[in-house]
Amino acid sequence: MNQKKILILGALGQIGSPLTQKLRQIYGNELVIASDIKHDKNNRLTDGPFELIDATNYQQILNSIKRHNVDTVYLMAAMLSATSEKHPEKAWNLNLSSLLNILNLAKAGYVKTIFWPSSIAVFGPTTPKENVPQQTLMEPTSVYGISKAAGEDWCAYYHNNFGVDVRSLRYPGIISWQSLPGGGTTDYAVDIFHKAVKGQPFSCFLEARTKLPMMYIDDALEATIKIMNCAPKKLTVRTSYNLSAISFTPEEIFNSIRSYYPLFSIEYHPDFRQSIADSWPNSINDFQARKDWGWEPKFNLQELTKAMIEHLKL
Ligand code: AKB
Repeated sequence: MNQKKILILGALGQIGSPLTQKLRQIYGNELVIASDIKHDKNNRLTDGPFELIDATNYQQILNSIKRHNVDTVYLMAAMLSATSEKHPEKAWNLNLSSLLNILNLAKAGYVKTIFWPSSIAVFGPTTPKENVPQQTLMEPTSVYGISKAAGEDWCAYYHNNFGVDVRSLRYPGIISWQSLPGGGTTDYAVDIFHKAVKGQPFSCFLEARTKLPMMYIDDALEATIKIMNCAPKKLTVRTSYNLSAISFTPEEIFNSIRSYYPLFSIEYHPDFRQSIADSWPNSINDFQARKDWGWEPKFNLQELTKAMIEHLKL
């Protein structure tokens, strides 16, 4: 009865939804509380408890933590890069006040361990383009990147000053079939699969040769669970770990999909998201994550393409 539970904030999001399912497989449905600011209209997470929680509302989170005896929180609620450019203050407020809520709850002793996702968006035009090291120049130019870079510093601050056990990964673009992304610059690499399996042409909002770091959802979930299960003393990075799997361009993913759908076609119509993508690196060096907690990705572009098409065709 007294078992400690996990709370996921933003459980209906692109990563929150498969993460909830994965954690429920591992720890049992009843021990993983899903929550989001909106109702689970499509009944995606009905196999366990679900609550309406606004991640910017400290009291709502605290009530849920007390009600369910929660000791671990995954804060997956965020506004992504493209939407953040349209609503800068809203993005700052959601991305930072939700994080400060959780950090303060941990500082006050209500939460033991926190997972908070950062992003490759913390990097900017002055960061090296290739093989970005863990520690490097970080001068993000997007609103989202600024919020994530500040969030990383808050994580390290709460860890260093108050002993808060907060763990974080700099996710690249995540490719998933379970739920659609919303408002990101890497979203094209998910949308392209939906168009291909429906037999429709694809209009890409990035240029053909824009190379970005990407990762299949299974690898992202594996990394998240691995870092959360790691002994705290092994974690040498308390801002956020670089995390890498593959890098590809729209042209390369299109060609990979075309080996399944030879008639699939693409047109390139770059929009405001092109300059966000241009400010991000092409590839990431994740040596520290490999060294500290044994990170190793499994999916390359061919395997990711096969997995996405198999799942979406069902
Ligand atoms: C986005 O495109 O905004 C996100 C990210 C790279 O963090 N997918």
